[in-house]
Parts: sequence; C-alpha cells; structure tokens
Amino acid sequence: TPKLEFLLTETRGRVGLVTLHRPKALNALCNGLFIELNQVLKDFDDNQDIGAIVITGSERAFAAGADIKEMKDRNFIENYRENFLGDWTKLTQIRKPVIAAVNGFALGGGCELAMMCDIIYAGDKAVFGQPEIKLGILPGAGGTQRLVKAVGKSKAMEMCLTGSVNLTAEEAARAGLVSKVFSPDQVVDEAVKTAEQIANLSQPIVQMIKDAINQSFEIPLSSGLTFERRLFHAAFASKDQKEGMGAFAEKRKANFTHN
Ligand code: CO8
Repeated sequence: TPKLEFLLTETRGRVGLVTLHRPKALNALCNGLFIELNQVLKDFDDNQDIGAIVITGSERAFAAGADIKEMKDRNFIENYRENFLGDWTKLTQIRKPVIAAVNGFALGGGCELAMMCDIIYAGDKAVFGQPEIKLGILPGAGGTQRLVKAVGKSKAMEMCLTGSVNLTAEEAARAGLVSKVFSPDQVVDEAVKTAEQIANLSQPIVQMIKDAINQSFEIPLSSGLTFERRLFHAAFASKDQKEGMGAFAEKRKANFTHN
C-alpha cells in the first residue's frame, strides 16, 4: 500500500480505524486528504475481516472544514465541470457501519463529514458548527440537509445563517446529532468498542439495517415500511437467522458466520 500523507490507519480486531492527520491545518479537508480517505474506506469496505469503521481526528480538531486556502481561487466553471465536492461524499456509499469519534472542532465540512457517518460519539470539548456563511459561501455537503434532520429546523437555521452559533457536545447530544458524550481521551476507545460489538453481529443483517435506516431519509413512510418488511423476510434466508434464534432457544451464545 502507498504511504499516506494525510491519514493514519490501523485495524483493531474487526474494526478499521482511520485518523485524519493533518495537524498543521486542524485537519482541514484538502483534496488529497479525500482521495486518501476514499481509498482507505474502500479497502476497509472490501476487507471481509473488517466489520465496522471508525473515523476520528485529533483531540484539537476532528476537522476544521474544507481547506479554505485551497478553495479560495476556484471559480464556478471549474466547480461545475469537475463536480467539485462530488467525490467527497463517497463515504455515504460505504456499506459497513461508520462511527465518527469527534474531538475538538467539527466545523463546516468537518461537521458534514461527521454527519455522513452512521453514529457520532463526541468528546465533551467537541464543537459542531457550520461557519460557511462567514466565508461568503454556504454548506456544500449536507449542512443544510442532514443537519436539519439531526437537530431540527430552528437550530439548523440559526447555525447556518449566523455561522457563529455552534453546538457543544452536550447540546449536540441533547438535539440527537450525537449519540453519546465521553471525556476526550475515551471517545476513540468507546467508538471502537461499539464498532467491535457491531462487527461481531451478522454482517449481512447489519448491512440490511443500515440500508433500511438510510431509506427512511429518502422515501415516504409507507415505502420505507415495505422496504423494511422485504428485508425482514429476506433475513430468514440467512444462516445467521437460524443461528441467532437457535442459540436463543438453546440458551447459548450465538456464533454468527456472516452468511
Ligand atoms: N482551511 C485551511 N486552513 C485552516 C482551516 C481551514 N478550514 N482551519 C484552520 N486552518 C489552519 C489555519 O489557517 C492555521 O494555519 P497557519 O498556522 O498556517 O496560519 C492553522 O490551521 C491553525 O488554525 P488557527 O490558527 O486559526 O487556530 P485557532 O485555534 O486560532 O482557531 C478555528 C481555530 C476557530 C477552527 C479557526 O481555524 C477557523 O475558524 N477555521 C476555519 C473554520 C471554517 O470556516 N470552516 C469552514 C470551511 S468551508 C467548508 O468547510 C465548506 C464545506 C465543503 C464541503 C466539505 C465536504 C466534506
């Protein structure tokens, strides 16, 4: 594998851990970082020994947004021709669960990157915000869409329209954007622990659940319920369903084989 410039990666048990590592710029998300991130995520997604992924940054910053210096001279035609940011949302195509372990700044694209993940755990000093308006732009990767669904209209409007109202980890947890808050040095370990727990459950069923929950953001309730019911029926075609229910009936621990 080629050497990575902007990321550190490791595996812990069945969990793939990616650490954004561009300390000089508070993990500002430059194009090179996204090229590497997409490659690493794809490798983890393709690796059957990995069942879930954790993305983290440093204690100071998850990511302070897209790289403003790299973006400042771009023009409309370039953006349109190259579909600027189009590649930056590949994370949402990853089939395995992705947990964001957020410490410090999650601003602009950093907040959007966290929101592209399936679960967010935060350190108690984390800060979530969408300051784009102060740069004369608007959020470009979900800040006006996923944030509304996570925290509601009033908070999302206030955050995006002022660019200055941020959420602390506690506020983000109360609003539902974040599922749990820990002390900063615990966040990654706790995220890995949850990821490991998920990674040892039936992988095809884990994927079905992720698919079904994501459908709830795309389609009306009746269609979502049909989608869920079809997958529920299909789950009975898996060996893991026989194993899971058999183990319960026999009062023993299930041993899932991901089939
Ligand atoms: N881009 C480029 N460089 C940055 C960025 C950034 N977003 N954020 C910080 N840096 C750099 C600083 O320029 C500084 O570099 P240098 O030492 O060479 O001057 C270094 O990181 C340290 O930063 P500060 O000295 O500013 O540190 P402070 O602790 O004083 O302040 C802040 C921390 C408050 C986080 C401050 O750095 C800041 O306001 N950063 C910009 C935050 C921002 O506006 N983010 C939104 C960017 S726009 C965006 O994200 C569009 C989204 C596009 C979609 C992305 C898809 C996922």
